[in-house]
Amino acid sequence: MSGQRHPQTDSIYARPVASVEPFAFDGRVATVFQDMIHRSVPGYATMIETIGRLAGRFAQPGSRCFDLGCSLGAATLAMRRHVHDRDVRIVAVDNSPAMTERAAEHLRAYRSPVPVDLVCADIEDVALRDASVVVLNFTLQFVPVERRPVLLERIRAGLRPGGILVLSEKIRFPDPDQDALNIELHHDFKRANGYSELEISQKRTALENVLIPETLDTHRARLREAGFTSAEPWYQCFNFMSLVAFA
Ligand code: GEK
Repeated sequence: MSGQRHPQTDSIYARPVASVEPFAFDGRVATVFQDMIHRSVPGYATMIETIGRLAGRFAQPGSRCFDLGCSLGAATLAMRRHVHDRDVRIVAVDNSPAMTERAAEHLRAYRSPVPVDLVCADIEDVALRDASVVVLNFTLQFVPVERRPVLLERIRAGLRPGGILVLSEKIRFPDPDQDALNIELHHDFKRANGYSELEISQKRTALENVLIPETLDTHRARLREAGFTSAEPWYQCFNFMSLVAFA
């Protein structure tokens, strides 16, 4: 199939099911992903646009930009718009064939002189070198916690001096009352975007043990351990944040 398909409305969890299966990035999710992520992640469009601008500032001539867990390629497309004036290659990686198949259509739909290598693979297996910008936009949260340090160390080792990692994550808060409040505020955001109580609760069940959020302090400590010199959030809304870490 050629060209870009129209985004479809996410109604995956609209009907009650006897037992909710663990969330997976399969064909059903890929089909509605654009709608799902915009209605579920506060500030998603701002984060995508800002990733493009950050790439515009930090992408070094002759280097690579990595979009790890690229889904349909939104961050790749944003970076591609901002780095067209230099000799940069973008490497977009996702281990879901349904996602990379659709990402290929999205990338083909726009012309650009910037080459993109779209790779269907596990981000833990991808060679990371000569990088100036690495993006983990809501992907690390799906990597088993015990394997996160090694991945971040590999990213740090693959970054040139002056390079950055953009890390966006759903987070939790050490204070249980703050945590509960921010979860509720996020659910209000989803309600306002047309999700029913049933959809919110079945999605939450599906993501349990699949998406493991950590505190901002845990992320910062791990980034320091991995050798990043500083890491500061540039965005936060409820339990969603995005930070920039300097190599
Ligand atoms: C965006 N960044 O639109 N290796 C490769 N891909 C993975 C792995 C892994 N180990 N684990 C998960 N994924 C995107 C949004 S979505 C976030 C990212 C969300 C992929 C998975 O297949 C999915 O496409 C993506 O990471 C996470 O800016 O849905 O909350």
